Order: sequence, then C-alpha cells, then structure tokens
Amino acid sequence: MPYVASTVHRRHQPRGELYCGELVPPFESPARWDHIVSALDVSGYGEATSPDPISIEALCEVHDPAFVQFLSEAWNVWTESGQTGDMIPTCFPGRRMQHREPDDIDGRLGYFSFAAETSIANGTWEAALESAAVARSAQQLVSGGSSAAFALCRPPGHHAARDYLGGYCYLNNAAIAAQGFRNDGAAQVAVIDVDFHHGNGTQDIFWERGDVFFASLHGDPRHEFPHFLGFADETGAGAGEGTTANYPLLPGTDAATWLEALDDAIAAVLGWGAEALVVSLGVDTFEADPISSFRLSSDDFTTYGRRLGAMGLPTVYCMEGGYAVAEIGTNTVNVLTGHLEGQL
Ligand code: SP5
Ligand code: ZN
Repeated sequence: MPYVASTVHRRHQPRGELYCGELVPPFESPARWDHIVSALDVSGYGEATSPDPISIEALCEVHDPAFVQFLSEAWNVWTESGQTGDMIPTCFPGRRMQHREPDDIDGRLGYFSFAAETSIANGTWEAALESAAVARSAQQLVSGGSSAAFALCRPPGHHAARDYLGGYCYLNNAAIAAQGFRNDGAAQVAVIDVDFHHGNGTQDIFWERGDVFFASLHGDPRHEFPHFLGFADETGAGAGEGTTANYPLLPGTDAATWLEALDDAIAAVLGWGAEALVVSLGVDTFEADPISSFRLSSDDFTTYGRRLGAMGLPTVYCMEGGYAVAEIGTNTVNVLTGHLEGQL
C-alpha cells in the first residue's frame, strides 16, 4: 500500500496544551509521526510519496472561505499585533449570542474555534495545509488505480468543521479526501471514523449532503470529548437525512462490543451503496492511550483492518488521533496490514 507523508508537519509544534487546568506538552506531538514512519519502514511499506500542493479552492469545497482566510493569516495578524504567545482561544459565542465574525484577532480566534486545547502557533497553517495536501494526494493515488493508500496526516482533521477548529484539528483532511473522490467521479462516498473521539467536524461538513455517508464509532459524548455531538439519534438532515450513523460507546468498551458496532457500520455503508471509502484512522481506541478509555489491543487493530479491507472498496486511510506514542506505529500499521489481508 503506498503512503503519502511530508516532513512539513514538524512546523506545527504548539508550546503547550491546556489539559486538566495545566499547560502540558501537547499529546498531539511530532514524535507520533516519526513512530509511524519507523513502523511503516520496518514492515516494508517502502518510501513515502510526497504530496502535490493543494489549492485554497479545494479547501473551500468543504470549508467556509472566511475560516480558511482566518487560518491562513491568523499567526501573522497575531504577531503583528504584538502578541508573543501561542494563540489559545479563551472566549466563544455562547447560546443566543451573535454569530458574527469580529474584527479583533482574539474575537476571530474564539469565533472560529470550539475548544481551547487547540492552539495556533508559528507554522500551524503551513502544516495544516500540507496535511490536507497529503490526504488529497493519497485519494488521487486511489482514484488513479491503487486499491488503497495511507495519508499520514499531521495535524489531524476530523474535529475541524466547516468553519471552526478544535480537537487538535484545523482543516478536515478526511472530508477533503472524500470530496476528492466525488470530484474524481465516485457518485457515493463513505467516511468511517474509527478514532476514539466523535468526528464532529466531518459530520458537520456532510450533515445535509446525500452523496457522502458518515459513520462514527466513539466514546459516548455524555462522557467524552467533543461532548456536544455524536449521539445515536443524529442521522443527518435535508438531502443528508439517513446518511449519518453514530455509534456512541461507553468508557471501558472492549474489542467485542466495538467490533459489533463496526460490523453494523460496515453493513450500513455497503447497503447504502458506497463506491469509495475514507477511513478516519485514529488509534486512540488502544487500551494504553493516555486520554481515552476503550480497550482495544494491538492485535485488535489487525482484526478490524481485515474487516475494512474485506469491504472491497477503494480506500484512503487518513491519520487522525492516537497518543500512546510508543505503540502508535504498530497499531497503525496493523490496521493497514489487516486491510491488505482482508481485501484478498
Ligand atoms: C484528533 C483527536 O484525537 N483529538 C482529540 C482531542 C481531545 N482533546 C480534549 C481531551 C480532553 C480530555 N479530558 C480532559 C479531562 C480533564 N480533567
Ligand atoms: Zn481522537
């Protein structure tokens, strides 16, 4: 399976993450990428393919142009106004407040964010843009004839909605890949999100679209981030009614229960008639993940990779979360290798 990756991700390295009342070293670290590349290398995946650049127009197929404009200029505006720290949003539009983009940079930051653990630092925009390019290039390899490809995206993307960032995500790489499949001729595209957290951003982007099916398995929002989306009764609206499927699962969920939900999601996607598949691949479902609460073992990742491969669809895997850094490479490669076994 070819994989697409770029060292530009290293430019994104915020100083800290607001976690449990402390500014701690970010869980979403550059070292994650290194461990995945090492594991791919050891398992014989060969050299990475470099991404082709992605256009602003391509981003705006799934994002609000005003949000993209904000991301692209935020760091420059921030530093030119004399501020020296990283950009951490501290105020958000609450219920019954105005949803109008302010002029002030602090106001714009809160307006385009939903969570304060995600900061913008020097290089964040360049890395986020490159991560989107990685996803789109992997999709193009698959549309060009490869049965599957892995997009080693960093930063991740599935929490980034049409017009707000959060959850370590800025641009929605998986949505960009799914839109790419549509542009390249697939009439119906599915996204299966196996990250521990609900893919609120991807759901938001495709909520009213009948051409992209979104299915997510995740920690129940009553207990887990992002807390305000991902309930089982969310099924889409308008033209998208019935093309969203959520599987909220309780903290402590084990492989048997998780795999049962996956089988249900796979059946829904195949029954709907998907022609291409994007997998939002977060491996934070791992039992030793420091910020998550599911109980999958490293072998369970191989098991579910086989089931995804057996779907027989052209597939792009987009890297999302996973914070047990020492095992992130093994767990990620296990899914990809399982996929290759399953598609035979
Ligand atoms: C891509 C991805 O996996 N993003 C996950 C972002 C999660 N960030 C917030 C985690 C909050 C965890 N709960 C903190 C409890 C503090 N006492
Ligand atoms: Zn996650």
